Amino acid sequence: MSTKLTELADWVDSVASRTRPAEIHWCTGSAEENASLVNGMLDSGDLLELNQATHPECYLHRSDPDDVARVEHLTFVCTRDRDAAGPNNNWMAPDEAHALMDELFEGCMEGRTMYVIPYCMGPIESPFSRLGVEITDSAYVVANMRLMTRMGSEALARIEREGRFVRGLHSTGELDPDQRYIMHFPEELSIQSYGSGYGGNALLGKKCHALRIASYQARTEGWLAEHMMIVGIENPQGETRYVAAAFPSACGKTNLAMLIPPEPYRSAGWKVHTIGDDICWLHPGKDGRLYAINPEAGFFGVAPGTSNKTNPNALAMLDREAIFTNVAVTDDNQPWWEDLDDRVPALDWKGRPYDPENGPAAHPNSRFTVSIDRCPSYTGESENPAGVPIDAIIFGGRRAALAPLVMEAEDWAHGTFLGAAMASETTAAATGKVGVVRRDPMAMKPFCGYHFGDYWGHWLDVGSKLEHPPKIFQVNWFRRDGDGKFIWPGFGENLRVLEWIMKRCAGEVEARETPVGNLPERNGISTAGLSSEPDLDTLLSVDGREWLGELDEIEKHLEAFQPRVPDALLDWLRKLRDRLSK
Ligand code: OXD
Ligand code: MN
Repeated sequence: MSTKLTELADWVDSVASRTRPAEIHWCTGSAEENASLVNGMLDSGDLLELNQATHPECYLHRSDPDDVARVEHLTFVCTRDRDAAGPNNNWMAPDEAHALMDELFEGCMEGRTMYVIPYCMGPIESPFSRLGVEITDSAYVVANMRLMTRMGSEALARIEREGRFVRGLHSTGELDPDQRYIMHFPEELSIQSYGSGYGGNALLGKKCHALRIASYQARTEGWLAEHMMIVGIENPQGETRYVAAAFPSACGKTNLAMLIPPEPYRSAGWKVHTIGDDICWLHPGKDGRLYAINPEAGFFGVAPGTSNKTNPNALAMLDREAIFTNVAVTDDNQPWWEDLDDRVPALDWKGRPYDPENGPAAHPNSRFTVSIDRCPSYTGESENPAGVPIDAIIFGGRRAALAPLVMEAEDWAHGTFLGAAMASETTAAATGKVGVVRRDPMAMKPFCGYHFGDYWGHWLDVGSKLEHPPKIFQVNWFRRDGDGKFIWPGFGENLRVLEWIMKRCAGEVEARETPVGNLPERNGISTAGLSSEPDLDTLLSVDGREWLGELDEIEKHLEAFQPRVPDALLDWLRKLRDRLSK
């Protein structure tokens, strides 16, 4: 196979003459192709077979121990104008970046196969979908891209029809952390990634294309590319409302996307329909509402913490046709990770006999890759080319104090302010320190392909043109009591909060106005059926003094993006401060 699209054929030729692969393989996405790639990886040791009786077609990949997470300090946005990338990105001049990468790619695929992966982000027939081609020398990347995107012949056919696609070039190189760069050239619609085989650095359709490049493209085209999950909540009357929610990495976004209603909700008829767990493209519709598609076709989820208690739907989809990266295994070769259950693993993520002295058995950022249609709560609406209409947008974070369980923004600009001010305690999804509070606007800190000031301006612009904008909410499942214990039970019980949000969207319930936003009345969150009564007074309290301190922090945070911070956000800062000072 090759292509009749000259631009694509020429680009593949030019990459091949620089990287000098032994072979070029155009990926079709077929089952036979996948089987042959998997067999090759089993032979080379890139994949290990897991217990095929309990986990048919499941494999384990152990990555290089120095290549286990996204590398934000080595990720660059290369725009001609430095200011366009903003202080939220590392920047390098495009010429300099190209020179650096050209040298790294020179001859790097000698003796290797170069795979050409045409892919479509979003349903093949959707006008909102965008196309890309990733060239890589990693069969593991191909196998993951097959689960994560619509990849192969159908995508190529659309690329040939439209002629426009994002060019992604990837090589694992020598996996040397000092020779590792993830470069984005938004003005050229291209990505170059060298020296890492890890998901977010190597599966270029995901963070690189669907967020960094897409956010840049979305700004020029009038839509939003967001780090959000998408879920449909069906009430007992059979009405489904869709929610898009942004949380920083590893804050339970995947669990929320496939939540199972707890009792008594389940018996009452509540249902949850999963559209996506990580990325959401939002387009204004002709009817004045905002429509969402999930550009991805699979999950690349964090394994540790996934259990029958936290996410039974995820467990149900992980016993077949899944790739596991850096998990541990039991003595009968089943995948295992911390908090899965009380079995003791036999081998840790590095393949050593498990010894608690060596730290966790599974790497804290170990992952599963699986196709979305294996999820029990999957809905065919994921394939709807028109997307699903969004009623509510939720911003969440991990805050031990201050942020209430749920709060509704007064309008779109206030919601944009809440998004811009989002903060969370860091987790293991990126390299760096864990447990530090950092501002992560719209959970896009590592993913926005341009200046945050301009991005907030774009948010305000999109919202101001919507006749029926979604309502915006902020949630915090992670508030702790004096003993450091979580106050709210979380997981499936979060549906209780979503119920209030849904009712607000339907105009069915009153809210309590506070100086910082609208909160549920004391009896607004149902606790029926909970084994113990959570301290809702604390969860729904607003401490004026603490909030004034928070506003000072927010002001400092916004300051870093001046002079591009939109006035509407500064107006909200002033307004909140005035109210709290009274
Ligand atoms: C992810 C992340 O992998 O946000 O989804 O880090
Ligand atoms: Mn993510």
